[in-house]
Amino acid sequence: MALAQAGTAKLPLLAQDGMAMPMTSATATPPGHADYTLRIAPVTVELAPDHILSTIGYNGTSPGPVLRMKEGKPVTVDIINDTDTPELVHWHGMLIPSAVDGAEEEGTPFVPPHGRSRIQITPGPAGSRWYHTHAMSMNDLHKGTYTGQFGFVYVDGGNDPGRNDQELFLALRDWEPFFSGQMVDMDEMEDPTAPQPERPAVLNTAPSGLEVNSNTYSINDKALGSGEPIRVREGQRVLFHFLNASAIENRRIALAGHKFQVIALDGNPVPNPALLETLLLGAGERICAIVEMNNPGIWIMGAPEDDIRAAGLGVIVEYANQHKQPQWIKPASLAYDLTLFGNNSGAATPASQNVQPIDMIFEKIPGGVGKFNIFLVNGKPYPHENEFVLHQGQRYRVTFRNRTDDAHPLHLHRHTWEVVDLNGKLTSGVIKDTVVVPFYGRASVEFTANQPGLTLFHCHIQQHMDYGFKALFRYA
Ligand SMILES: [Cu+2]
Repeated sequence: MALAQAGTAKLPLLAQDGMAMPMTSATATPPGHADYTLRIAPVTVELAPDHILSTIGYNGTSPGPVLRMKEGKPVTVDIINDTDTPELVHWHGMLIPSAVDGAEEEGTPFVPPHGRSRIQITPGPAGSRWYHTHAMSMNDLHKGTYTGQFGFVYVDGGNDPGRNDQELFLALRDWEPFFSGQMVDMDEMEDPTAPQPERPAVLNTAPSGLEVNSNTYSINDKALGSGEPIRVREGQRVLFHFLNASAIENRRIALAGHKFQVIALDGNPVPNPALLETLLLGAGERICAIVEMNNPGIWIMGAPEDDIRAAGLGVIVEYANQHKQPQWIKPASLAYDLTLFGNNSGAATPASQNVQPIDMIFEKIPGGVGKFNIFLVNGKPYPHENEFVLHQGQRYRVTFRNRTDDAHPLHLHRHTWEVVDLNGKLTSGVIKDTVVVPFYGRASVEFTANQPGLTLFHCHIQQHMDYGFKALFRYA
């Protein structure tokens, strides 16, 4: 994967301070160079020598280049759309205006087919962010986040994210999606003993509709065993930036013989960098973790499920001067509890003064054989006109009530939130932009309304979002 960033020319000819609306045009090229250019166009991805696929990517690759930006330093980005489809580039995790955030619902203009757009953004907050298309897919599995339109943005805040000898950006991905009557997800791994505070007394037993599935996986653009190994030396501290860039599934990852010290969630440093064997990333989530390379050998890092790993989700980690076969060891524990990374794990969050509650209930209307499921928020379809109205400066506690049989990675654009309650476990100090609400589970987050403008909330599973799992927040 190309780690080089796009152009770094400092020519803000059009970058007047405060410029909010992007310049979108079918043909005209704006004068001067942008700091970064993203060209949306068909690409081929060689997962393995005998497995090459065609998709849409950025700058000739998928994932696109890792873009490194400085926190608070405005940059211009030219987005060039060499496809026949109107496109949007969303900057996931950034606190930027609706006009450039990259969501149609918020009023960001599309980059027209064979057109271009120049935007200015002020990157922030510091940490691991990412960019991806926000086009809808509906029933077309060659559109939206099913394509290869994704990449990391790392926003440098000037603070070393932990001393390290090597830094790697690894995106977990699935490819060649197809519709299936089988629920995919992590059902096999979900803990049946987990609390289910939102489980309805009477379940809707109507047959579920089609879900999206995959049998093809990679880390970045390579299936396990096909790319170069990650080469390490004993004693090194390696910083892994993980991203789950899947459009369809939450994923777990483990490194045989090693533990991850989690230092940041969704790019934001955590109060308590706990050690874990297995990480769980909801679609759209990021985890930054340090691994002490203290167990020489040749190891496999990958999905703990044998079938998913065998289908490509993994990479080999090779210590110098080792000549064994790559080894996999099933992790002793799949447990992942993000409240571990908070303050006073298990202790009550001091109740904020004057925090306003927002309740969100999520339900699935089963689609039945051959059709799609539909999702409702508070019993209603999108867009919930004037239901979620924020007052600037106000702090809100949003309670997510997941009355569906599936875990959903929920994301709020243009804001970050603090996780305060996950299925009854209280925590504080865990700042994220996405949170996985377990099946029949409940989570609460708090955020301060400090980013005026339309703000999209949605499940990060593309099909769920397309079929109703979204809401538009507005400011009074
Ligand atoms: Cu969902």
